[in-house]
Amino acid sequence: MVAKKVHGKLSHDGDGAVVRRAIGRGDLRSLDPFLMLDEFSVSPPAGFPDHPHRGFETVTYMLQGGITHQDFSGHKGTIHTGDVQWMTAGRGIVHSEMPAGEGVQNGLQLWINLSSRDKMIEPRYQEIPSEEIKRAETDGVEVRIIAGESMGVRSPVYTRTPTMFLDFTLKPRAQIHQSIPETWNAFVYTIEGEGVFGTVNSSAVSAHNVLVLSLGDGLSAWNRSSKQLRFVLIAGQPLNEPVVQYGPFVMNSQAEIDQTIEDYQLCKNGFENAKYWRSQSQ
Ligand code: FJE
Ligand code: FE
Repeated sequence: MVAKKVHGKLSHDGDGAVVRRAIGRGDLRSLDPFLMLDEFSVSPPAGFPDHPHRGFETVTYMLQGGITHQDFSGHKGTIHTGDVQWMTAGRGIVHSEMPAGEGVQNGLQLWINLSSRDKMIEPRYQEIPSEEIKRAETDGVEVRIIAGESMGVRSPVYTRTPTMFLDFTLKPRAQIHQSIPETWNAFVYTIEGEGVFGTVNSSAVSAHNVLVLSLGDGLSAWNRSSKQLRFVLIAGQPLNEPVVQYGPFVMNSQAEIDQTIEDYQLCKNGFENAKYWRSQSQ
């Protein structure tokens, strides 16, 4: 069942970037363990210049185009259409995320909270090029398995906070049912086309909407339109911990946030490399 529908509201973030923020604002502040979902569209010179993260993971999934990332430890690369970067910020990363080419570069960025015992772990990257993302297909349905399992196929991505991230494409008249662990929070974000979600007689939902699912149901979806339907299904085990967020820092208490701001300003406890590092312009 669909418990709530939220339209991704257009706003500006980073440096001239346009984002549709569907989770992380207004009446959907967060959906434990998820802190934010943005559909971003950036074209040069806009982007997300040098900024820090601590206490959570960012997952960037490219829909169209490329994003070049550089971090303060020398980690660098470009992800293109269909590629995923799963970044565990842990105790600290400072990086830039900028469009890799001319024109609009479009994708999703999801922020997943880390449990108190994982917030200060060493940063880590998992990068999966599009051709290595596992997929499964049946009866007009294709699923790309970014995290978790669907149709008996499992992703190799290690999710510290247990997470399912599936990208479904349904041809006209196709339908699916996907089970979801009963206690996990789950939502759909519609990317393209029109779909019916939850119950077969509910009204069709167009692109750029978040549908929060009620607990324990799994997801049923139907494409009753004449065009293809594409959406992501994202689910995660709630942490049930206090969340104190200050922009790109997410901890369990105000004291830990104060400590984080000090660590960042004084370049210590994981932010050592921030002292002399600046990203290079492309
Ligand atoms: C950030 C402002 C920001 N959504 N989607 C403040 F812009 C950001 C930030 C992003 C971001 C980056 C990409 Cl590639 C895609 C995004 C926000 O980098 F983290 C804070 N705190
Ligand atoms: Fe970032």
